[in-house]
Amino acid sequence: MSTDNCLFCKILEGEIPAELIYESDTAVAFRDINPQAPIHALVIPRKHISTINDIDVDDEAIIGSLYSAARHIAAEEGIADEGYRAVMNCNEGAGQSVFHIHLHVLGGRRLDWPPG
Ligand code: DGP
Repeated sequence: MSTDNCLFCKILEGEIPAELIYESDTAVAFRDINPQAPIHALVIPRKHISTINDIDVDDEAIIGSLYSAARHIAAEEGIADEGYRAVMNCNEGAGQSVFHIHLHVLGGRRLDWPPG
């Protein structure tokens, strides 16, 4: 999918509203519209990358910054010590529905393993 048709690129551009909770040079986070836990944030890179399969070796710093964002959000939201999950789905078989990579940051309740 091109960036023109990408929902999360539109959020980055401010064309679609979202509750932003974190911003850096490389990453932005906002609350999920359909939360699966009391805390459910999505961390996305400013660069459009469709899936994990499309991550280039040059993107490694960007991907690292998504986890720095997750750590920051967990601390801010008070879930760092009790535990949280930072997970990225890849392609439809794993539940990916928006094709701009995003780290789900989930917490505030018990999270079982394995996921469904
Ligand atoms: P995934 O299924 O892993 O691709 O996750 C996509 C997530 O994006 C899903 O949890 C719902 C969320 N989402 C979809 N549309 C919007 C939107 O317009 N705004 C926000 N904040 N989240 C959205």
